[in-house]
Amino acid sequence: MKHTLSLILMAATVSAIANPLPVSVYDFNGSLAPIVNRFGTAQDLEFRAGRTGSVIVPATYSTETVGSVTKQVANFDDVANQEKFFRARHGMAVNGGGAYVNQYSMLFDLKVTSVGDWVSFYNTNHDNQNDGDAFIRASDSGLGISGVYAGTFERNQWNRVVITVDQGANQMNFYLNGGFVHQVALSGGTDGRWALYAYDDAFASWTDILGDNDGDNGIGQISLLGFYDTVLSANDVAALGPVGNPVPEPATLAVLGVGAIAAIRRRRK
Ligand SMILES: [Ca+2]
Ligand SMILES: [Ca+2]
Ligand SMILES: [Ca+2]
Repeated sequence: MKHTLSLILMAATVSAIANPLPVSVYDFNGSLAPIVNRFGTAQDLEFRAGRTGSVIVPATYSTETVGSVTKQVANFDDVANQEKFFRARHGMAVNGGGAYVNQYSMLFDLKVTSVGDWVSFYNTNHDNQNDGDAFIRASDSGLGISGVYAGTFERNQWNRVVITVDQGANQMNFYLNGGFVHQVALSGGTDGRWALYAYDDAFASWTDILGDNDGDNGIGQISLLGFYDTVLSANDVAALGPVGNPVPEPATLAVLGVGAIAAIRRRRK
């Protein structure tokens, strides 16, 4: 009992000090390699073309000012039948009591230059052969899925979007530029439609970012993509700051010491 209490105290201390850490982060600064790879389980992104994603193509980059940062970003487009997306081997493990990643959050620093079209954030399907699983709506640039949309993703400017999913609880939360937009009720429960393949899944080990089966893609640029294996809270999202702001990296853990890191590892089980 004493042992358990000390672990709880250490875990509580860590929570109070540190924001949740991403499993992987990609910054598209001239490269598709992860800049954060917390457990060594993430891999480089692949830039793919075509609705089945059958062709890997070279990424192209532009220099943009994202918030207060000037850097390279990756371009994407929606040329018919050659729509582009990023296949992400994000490195996240099975969680939430199922066979897939049931609890996660994804961060996007994104600019969309096309107007009046749907823009998929991601497709959980292994070969991009069904509909995207969260969208910017064509008519009003609302954020959502399953006919439930809110907020306005302003096109032709950089925005930070965070999507959190608790598939077991059937909850998807949308945040835009640090603020909570709304919660959408999902379906299917544990291992349902929005659960992701884990990094070590024998069948597929990726998620297709910006992917959609039949052209519900936009034209634009992406500057940051982050994966968390937890459901970030509203406070966590606010603490990430505005678009372009770097996310906390695991290196910041060093100051907390070995005991705190051990406590975090135990909490993950
Ligand atoms: Ca579609
Ligand atoms: Ca899908
Ligand atoms: Ca389109």
